[in-house]
Amino acid sequence: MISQLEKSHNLKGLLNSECLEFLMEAHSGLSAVIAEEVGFKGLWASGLSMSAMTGCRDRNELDISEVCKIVEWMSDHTNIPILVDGDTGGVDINAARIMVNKLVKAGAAGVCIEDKLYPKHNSFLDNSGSDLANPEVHAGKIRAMKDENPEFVVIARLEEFISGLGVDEAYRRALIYQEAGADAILVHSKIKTADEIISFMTKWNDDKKQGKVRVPIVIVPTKYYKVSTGVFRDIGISTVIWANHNLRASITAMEEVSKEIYKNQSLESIESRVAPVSEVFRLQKDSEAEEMERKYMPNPSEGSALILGGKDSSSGVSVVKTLIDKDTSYLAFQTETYASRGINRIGLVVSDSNKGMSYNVDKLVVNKMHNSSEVGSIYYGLKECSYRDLPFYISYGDIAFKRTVIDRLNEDTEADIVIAVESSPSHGTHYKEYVTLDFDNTPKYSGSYGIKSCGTQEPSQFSMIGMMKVNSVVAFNAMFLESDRLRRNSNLRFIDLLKELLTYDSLNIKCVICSNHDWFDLDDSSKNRTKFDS
Ligand code: SPV
Ligand code: MG
Repeated sequence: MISQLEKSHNLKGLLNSECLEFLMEAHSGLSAVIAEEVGFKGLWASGLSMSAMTGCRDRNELDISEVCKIVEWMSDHTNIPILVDGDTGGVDINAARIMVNKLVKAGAAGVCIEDKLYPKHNSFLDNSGSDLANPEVHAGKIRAMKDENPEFVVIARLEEFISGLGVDEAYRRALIYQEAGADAILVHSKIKTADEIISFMTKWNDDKKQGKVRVPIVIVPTKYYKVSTGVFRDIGISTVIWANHNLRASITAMEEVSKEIYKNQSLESIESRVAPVSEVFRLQKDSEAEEMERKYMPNPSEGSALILGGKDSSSGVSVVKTLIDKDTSYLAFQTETYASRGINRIGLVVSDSNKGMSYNVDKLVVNKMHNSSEVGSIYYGLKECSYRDLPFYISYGDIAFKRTVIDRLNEDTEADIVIAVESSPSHGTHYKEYVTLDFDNTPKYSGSYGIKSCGTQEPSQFSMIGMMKVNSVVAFNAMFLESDRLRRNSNLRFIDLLKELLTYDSLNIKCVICSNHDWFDLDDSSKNRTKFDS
């Protein structure tokens, strides 16, 4: 994490750099994270955007503590410097001093204060311009702020062009503010061309050529957006602020989506146009939280498991038969195999008609839609089980497997989901779920492989044995959301869920290849069950 002091230094670095630099507007932790991720080196905490985000107006309706809270969210989740829109710098000199200290604590790198009277209103409102501050009072605020914390960046913003005063008055004040200690001057303009900015820069550059010290100049081209960036470079601008475009982009997107959902009373038409929930988790760095939990939380368990108790007898396979069979209880066999690897919390999903039986498991989950959907069983199972017990194994009640299958799954600790497959697709009577892997055809029982395609048609290199490991909260959540979405379709199976999960770019799904000696399908009478005593 970069310290506040470093952030101030980095902002000074941007202001004084040889090339034209850019600050992107942000108004929330999320928009700040996005702007940093796309590559911006600094952020503008816009007063207009922060107030709009809260539903307030840009008229000092937010107090400094509220602004600081938003800035803190932004700075907590980013490493790039934040220049905060400090409006007028508060009601007076003491308010300006308090502002600096509070913003430093919130992690801001600097503040920009405009030479208007408190309470200000946005410079693009029609009636703006009649509220200029006395420049000596404004300079006093700048001096007080710099004395309070000399490292903290203070930028003085000129409102003279906004007020209809010419370049001479703007220039006169710029020198007063520079003299007071401002690290840079922001020249504001609301006309559609860069004429005012150019007239200012011509004088500024002339003075510089004569050896006079002139601080960097910052601009906000919201109204003269058609002027090419090359012009700003040519006239020696230091930094351009894209002042409100994340806010305005989000307004457009929210209006469009809200209207459409309201009109259609359905989400279907917009789903492909909105960020998937997994993207929200990614931006929140949820997997990092999960990693830390695993690192620091005492957790005697090596994970948890869910056994899907097969289908109802109506569909040909009896859950009772497969789980509690004559002399050997295959349910006990599965739970003991899990326990041998420290996996003690086990949930079992059964159909409504089988719920009265006695099962020796940690949690009994009833799939109310059991007759129709395997995906429904996965949904109910995930719903009832806690992701804190990752990794989370899922196996079908219709198989028996050795602990070596768990070990194979655990060889891949990186993938979000690891699926056990075997190389012979000839087994089984009802799990015709095949995958083609990124596999070079050398028989191997090590390593894990990505999935090129999956389906229910032979031939394919590999078939799924009915066991998998969910290794991340992101994967857990994606499976939960997708199984919820699909579960009402009858007869959907894991393969249908997998097809959906494979469309998630953010999910890393891998397969490990198991030996067909390590497991068998209880409905495959060709296999000798007695081999499974070990
Ligand atoms: C802001 O983004 O709040 C600004 C810039 O102060 S402007 O809205 O252009 O005045
Ligand atoms: Mg503002």
